[in-house]
This record gives sequence, structure tokens and C-alpha cells, in this order.
Amino acid sequence: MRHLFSLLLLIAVNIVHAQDLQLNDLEYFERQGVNVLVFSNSFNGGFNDEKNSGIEIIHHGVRTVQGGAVRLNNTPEQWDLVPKMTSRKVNREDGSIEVGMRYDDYDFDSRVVVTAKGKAVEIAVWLDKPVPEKLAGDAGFNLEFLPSQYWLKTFSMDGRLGRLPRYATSQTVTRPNSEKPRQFKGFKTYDDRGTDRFVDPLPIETGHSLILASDAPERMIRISSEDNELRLYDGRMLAQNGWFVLRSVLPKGKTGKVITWTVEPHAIPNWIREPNIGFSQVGYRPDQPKVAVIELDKKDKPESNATLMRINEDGTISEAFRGGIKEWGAYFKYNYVKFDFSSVKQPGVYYIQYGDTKTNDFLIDEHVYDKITDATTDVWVPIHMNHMYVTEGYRTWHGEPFKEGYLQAPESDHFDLHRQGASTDTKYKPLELIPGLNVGGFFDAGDFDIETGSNISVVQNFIRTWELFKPQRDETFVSQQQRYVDLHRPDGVPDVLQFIEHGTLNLVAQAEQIGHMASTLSNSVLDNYHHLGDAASITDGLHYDPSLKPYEVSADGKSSGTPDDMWAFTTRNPSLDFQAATMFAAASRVLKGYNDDLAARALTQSKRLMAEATELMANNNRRAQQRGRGSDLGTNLQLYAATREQQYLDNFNAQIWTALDRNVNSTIQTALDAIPFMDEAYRKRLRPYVQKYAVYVDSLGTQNPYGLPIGLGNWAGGGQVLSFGTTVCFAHIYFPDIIRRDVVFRTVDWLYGCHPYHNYSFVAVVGAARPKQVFYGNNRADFSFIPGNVAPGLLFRRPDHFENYDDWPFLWGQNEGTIAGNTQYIIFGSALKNIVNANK
Ligand SMILES: [Ca+2]
Ligand SMILES: [Ca+2]
Ligand SMILES: [Ca+2]
Repeated sequence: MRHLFSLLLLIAVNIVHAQDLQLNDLEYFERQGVNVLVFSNSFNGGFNDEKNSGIEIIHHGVRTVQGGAVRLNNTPEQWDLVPKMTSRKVNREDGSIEVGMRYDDYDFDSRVVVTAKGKAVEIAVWLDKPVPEKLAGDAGFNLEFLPSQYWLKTFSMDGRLGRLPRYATSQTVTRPNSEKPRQFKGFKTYDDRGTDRFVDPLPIETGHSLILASDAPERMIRISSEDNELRLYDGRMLAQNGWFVLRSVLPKGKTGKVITWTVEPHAIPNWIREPNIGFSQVGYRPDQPKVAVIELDKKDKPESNATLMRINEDGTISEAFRGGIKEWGAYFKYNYVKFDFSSVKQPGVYYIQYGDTKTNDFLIDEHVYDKITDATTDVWVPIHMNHMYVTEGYRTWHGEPFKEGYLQAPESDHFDLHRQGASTDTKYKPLELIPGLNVGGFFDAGDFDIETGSNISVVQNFIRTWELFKPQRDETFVSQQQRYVDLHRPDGVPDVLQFIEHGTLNLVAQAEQIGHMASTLSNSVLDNYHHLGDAASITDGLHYDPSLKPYEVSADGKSSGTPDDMWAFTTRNPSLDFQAATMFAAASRVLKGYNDDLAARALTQSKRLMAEATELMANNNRRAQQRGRGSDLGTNLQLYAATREQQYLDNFNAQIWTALDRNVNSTIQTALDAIPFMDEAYRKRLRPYVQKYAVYVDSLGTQNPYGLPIGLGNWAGGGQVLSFGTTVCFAHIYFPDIIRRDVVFRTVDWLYGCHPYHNYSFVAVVGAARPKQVFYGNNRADFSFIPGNVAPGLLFRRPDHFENYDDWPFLWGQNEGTIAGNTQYIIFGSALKNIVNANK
């Protein structure tokens, strides 16, 4: 009897163990529905606190908790200091992970040890030396909770009830700046209006035992600490992208195990993630392949069939097709199966039914791709026109920004990854006004600077679109004279020409006024770089006069003592000048007959910069020369296209074949771009390389279920997918027998919803049934989007998680559209439309 009891106990213990958090082979703690990651992703310093690092929890498939680390602020902002990870040890014997953290600025080291304890983890902070005097009372252990998943949910602190707010309205105090922990490189995220004090949020609640979201089993989590006070803050008080923060301050003067928390994320028993049926929200043409990729929990058992249901014109529903499910296999965290309904060609409204899951409806129709670029060209691009007043119907998107112009940047480091060297490389003194730069150009992305390299790409992308597809679309009124843009108001000029003109205006002004290209025209102070709202209100529009007191305005109303003027970063980069020279040559050709004056100015600058850059690069060391040579191939082709001078064609011919031999994948696009200028012999010689590229394209189908190059970097790989899609389109246009037409649809399927995590379209696009609802644009604080934006998409978090938030716009690596990327999308979309309409 006793023996039997022991056996039962043993079984019971084993059953309990099966439900406990286990340290898995990928080095995180796991139970069904709960993953606890300990510095699988460390604070890498790219853009400081990217809200992607430290201790993280993926709770029923959604990453809802991150930022677990020793931090120096109640609610850290992006440019507050982040700890460097100095060590990471996985101890399988006691089921723990230990991470060393260091703040170099304060010579401050700490360790965090996370140990599985049944269904919970214990998080302990260890100090070998007491907290530095300067940080005492400020340094603490923090854990951050995603607002969009926790707002409106309940909490209970030591039995006191509350509800997490939809919008931040807790309380703050101000403290002397001398008490503020140093921010990144000494920058300041705030304007204290001369008070010499900073704002510090007060906690919403304090106590020792917190239950979050007892009203939502998938989000419920318990945190307790016997020895340390838990303080709950709302990070959105300081920054709209802040998270809810729970923290305990490190005790003064103590060493050893100074903080102990028990964290228990609730797991829904036997939870299995709902299938994610990936399909194109834009729909399908009757003659294209139609394959849904279904993402399944590894514990889910695949169905044997799925059905395509048709919504008839009288509103009734009938089964259009029933087909088998094909297994693809495992890819990172999930299993993938496919449902092929290509045989359905009848135009109509359909949805997919797989087990108990059904999708929203979508179209099968010949015209589904007709409008895919319209939102981008008609709305997104004109809204990003700098130095203009931009209006649409009753709404003003922004007033005319930066009326005071740009100052010569002094020697400086910069928060947006720029640098001004000791020499200005111009005739201007630091902080002197460089005249004439506040014209033309496009906002970089979710921020408002002019990145010169990106703006060059934008003009090139529009030139390419113009020359290949000649789009006559005119939906935008642009008056350079009035500095006024009105959306949806035709003015008799094709919009693409006006966009080429607008980009060229700023870039030519740079070349003329500075003498060469600026690396960027950007913010001088961090506290207006993170601006959200009307671009015209970033600066005061008045010239900065350091002889005035801060915030003082001169008697004539023309200058102020507020140092908010933008800066031009002018350290000379000959290869950037070379790129600009190439683009100017092409722009000059396109603008001739439309804006002859600008065309002539562009050509003058092209010739001058070309000569100067060539000489500078020749004088530079060999490494710089080799760097320059990398871009020679494309540059020579563009120069030939622009000037038709034989020398450029000879240079191109001298390099293209060795470059193709070295790397087909990275060279094939340029080789294809040359076809219109080459003879039949060139096309013949290119054939075997395209065949080699086709082998690569086929091989992608075995690398992942989507058959695309999927990036795993710290910025999602939407750009790679687009560039792949563009190359495949061009390869198909020139070599239809080698690159089959079917392949071009892989990219559209992915963009419009057939991808991991969710099935929403990554493009805020006309025609999609379910586009993403939030993007990282300049209206992100409104949880909104700018139509036509293209999200970078699926962000990979180590070791096995793809993610694209659709309720939280603030992670740029997933949701930020850029001017270069979105204009690349216009080329891709135009090429695709060209291909599908060729059959008509
Ligand atoms: Ca930028
Ligand atoms: Ca127009
Ligand atoms: Ca100003």
C-alpha cells in the first residue's frame, strides 16, 4: 500500500512537472502558453532602448513583457542609458540563467539570476558592490508591460483594485536636473523651459503583491516580492511609446541578493494557438497560383482538408472548392501547412474555412492589383514633401516646416547616427546660416530629417518608374511658388514628374550652396527630434540668435534665442557626391522640357561633382577606392543612360561579368537594368546567369514555407522581400521562360497577408480587405497610419519568434515606412501591374 502511494505521488509530481516552466534547448523557460526569455535579445545600443530586450515574456503567442533589467529611471525612455550585457550563463542543473549587466558611465555592475520555480520564475538581482552614490534611489529592477495588451484590464495591488488606463493621466513631480541620470551621450530628451528641472512620474500603485489582468486569462500575471516594494508606473507620462513599468529600487549600501521577485504568468490549460491562415488580403487574379500558408501551433494537429467558400451575389454561401492540406514542416516556432486553391478561377467573393477557423473575405478578380500603388503615390509620398504646406480635403497634414532654414552643424555626434567632423568642409562657420536649403526634399520616414542618401534613392526610384512605365497619373496639386500641396486635386502635370522635381530641388540646393552633398539635414536637439505632430511646429520658424536669451524673441520678430534650428551635416563624402552626380544626370534628362532651369542646374552640378568626386576618391586611400568601386557598376550604367557616353558603357562591360561570376544574386538586378541599352548578344550571355538565379529562387521554397528571402535582422526584412520581388519581376519580363510568371506572386502574397504572425496586409493599401491598422508614421501617437505606407513587417526576436504588432505602432523595426522603401514599392507595384496586364 505504501509502495502504491509513493508511486501515485511520483506520478503526481511528474504531472505537476509537466506543467512547470522548463529551461528548453533554445535557452528560454517554457510551458504551454508561456515563454520567459532572459536576454535572448540584449540591449544592443543601435537606437538604445528599442523596447525589445532584457527579460521578455511571450504570453500565449504575444510578446507582452520586455525590458526586464537593472535600469536607472522609473520609466526609461529611448535615449536613457541601457545596460551592456557583460555575461550570460545558462545553468541547466538548477534551471537558471544568469546575466551580468554594466553601466560604463557609472562604473556600475549588477547581475540578474532567473530561476524556474514551478509555474513561476524567481528573478533575483545581485550586487557585488553597493549601488554607486549617484544612482542610489534611482537604479532599480524594472519590468515593462505592453500598454495595448494591458490597458482597460484590471489590477490588484495588495488587494486594492484598479484598472490600467487607456491613456496616461497619472501624476508627476519635477526634480533638479542635477539628479537626473545621464542620458545617451549627454543628450536631453526634454525641454525644461529654463526651469532646470526634469519631470519624474509618480507610481500609480505600490505594494508587495500585484495581480495584473485577472479578467483576461491570456494576460493574467502575478508578481510578488516579500522584501522589496513593487511600484507600478505609466511610462506614457514621459513618452507616448512608454510601457507600463513595474520596478523595485535597489536598496542603498547593500550587497548580495538585494531584490527577489516571483513572477508567475498564467497559462490557459492546454492552450493551443489559433491557426493563422496566411492569404492575400488584396485577393487573387483568376490566372495566378492561390496558395494559403497556414501557421500552426506545434501541438496542433493539422486538418486533412480545407474549403474555399463562395459568397454569392444574393448573399448566400456555397462551397466552391474542397482540397487537401499539404504539410510543409517546421519553421522556427511553428508548423506550416498549405492549402492550394489555384483551380478556382471564377471571379467572386470568397473566404477560407480551415477547421473552426475562417478568414475574412477576399476577391478573385482580374483587377485586384490595379490600385495597389495609388495610395502610396497619391497620399503617402505627397504627405512626406518637406518645405511645403500639405493639405487633403478638410485636413492639413502639416504646415510649411523649417522656414528659418538650416545652420552649419558644429563638430558633433548625433542621435540619428550622423556625425559632423572637426572641419565643416564648407565656407561656413559652425552655426552660421547656410542659405537656400529649405526647399524641396522628402521627410526620411517617421522622422522629419532629410537623409541625403535616401533622397537620392527616392529621385532615382521615381526616374526609374517614369522611364519604364511613364505613369501619367495626376492626383496631386503642387505649387513650388506657393509652397502648397493639395491631395486629390489634379493640376495637369503627372505627379511623378513633380516628385522628381521636388527631390531634385533640395539636392541641387545642397550641391550649390554647400559645394557638395550634406550627409543629412537634421535636428540639432534631441528634444525636437522625437517630435510627433505637425512638422511645421518642430522649430519656431525664427532664426536662432545666441545673443538673445532662450525663448526670447527679437524686437523685429525675426529671430529667437531658442536653439531649435535644424543643422546641415556637411562632412564631405565623395562617394555620396558621386551618387548624387549620377542621379543629377538622369534627373536633368527627365526634367528637360518640364523645368528647364532645374534641368540645367542639375546637369551643371552633375558634371562638377563627378569631376571633383573622381579626383577626391583617387586621392583617398585604397580602401576608400575599393568602397567606391563597389557602386561603379550601377553608377556607370546610370551614367550611360543619362549621357550615352561610350566610356561608361565600356566601364560597365568591363565589370559586369566578373561581378556576376562573384555573386549572381546581388548583381542580377543591375545586369537586368542594362538590357534596354544592350544588344542581343548581351542578353544571350546573361542567360546562364539568370538560370543560376532561378536555381536560387527555387531553393527558397525549401528554406521557408513562403519561398522568399526572410530577414532575421534587427530591422524587419520587408526591404529584402521587395527587392527580391522587383528583381523577379524584371527577370520574368526579360526571361519569361526561365523565371516563371508564378514566382512574381510570392512577394505580393507575402506583402498583403500571407506571412507569419497574422494575416494582415503590410501595406496601408487601397484594395486590401484587412490592412494593418497601425504604422510607425509621424501620426503614430494617434494609433493610426498614413495610407500607402509599407511596413518592414516581420521582426525576428531571437531565438524563434516572428512578430508584427498591429495594436502598438511604436516599434520602428516592424512598422516604420521609409521614403526609399516606399518608393521602391512603387517600382515593384508598377512592374507587377505591367506583367499582369501584359496578358490582356
Ligand atoms: Ca532619419
Ligand atoms: Ca500633379
Ligand atoms: Ca528657430
